Amino acid sequence: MKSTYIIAVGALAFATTATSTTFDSNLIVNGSFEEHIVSGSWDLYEEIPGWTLESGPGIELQRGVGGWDAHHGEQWLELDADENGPGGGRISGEQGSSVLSQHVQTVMGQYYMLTLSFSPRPGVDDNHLIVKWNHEVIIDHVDSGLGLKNTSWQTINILIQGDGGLSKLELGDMSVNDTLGTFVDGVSLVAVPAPATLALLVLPLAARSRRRR
Ligand SMILES: [Ca+2]
Ligand SMILES: [Ca+2]
Ligand SMILES: [Ca+2]
Repeated sequence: MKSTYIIAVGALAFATTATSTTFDSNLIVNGSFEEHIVSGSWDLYEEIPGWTLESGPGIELQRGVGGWDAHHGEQWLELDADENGPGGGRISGEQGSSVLSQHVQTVMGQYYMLTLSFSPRPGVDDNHLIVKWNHEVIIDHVDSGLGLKNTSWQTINILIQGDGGLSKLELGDMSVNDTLGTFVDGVSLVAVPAPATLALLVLPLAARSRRRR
């Protein structure tokens, strides 16, 4: 069955509501990437609570890299990760683009708001986030971090209708595969009422999420 997606980027009345109620009712485990706790400013993991590495060299969590701010808590994810971890240095042709997944049980016909925050990496032009729900691309978002001195978090909301099965959420990087780019934080999935009025609050369409290029 085809699911329903409604996408909105930016500040919305509903986004504020969703975020403020999120962390009790959030169906996503470790959506803020606060576990594992990073001992330095960043580290590379084979697995972290809630998330599975689908492809790429590892799961890179950052904590205060560059003096930059998380969207929520202290840590965030860089989807173009690193091949050899802290202390490994830079190797020629090093690649980091990774894909993470998490499975979530949904209720048939129930609506859910998927919310996540994306930031380009400051100083890096090429940042490209791909989010899939049950293997279908629901977010394809590009932005440049050139000129940024800090993270610039953009909240993206998508309305999803449950199919009663175990659904798969995937977060992936499609930037140039060079260990830099595509930050994500604050991933939540929260059951919401049927969108009779909600649809009026949410901007239609996927095309709007592609801000550049
Ligand atoms: Ca966080
Ligand atoms: Ca490296
Ligand atoms: Ca990159």
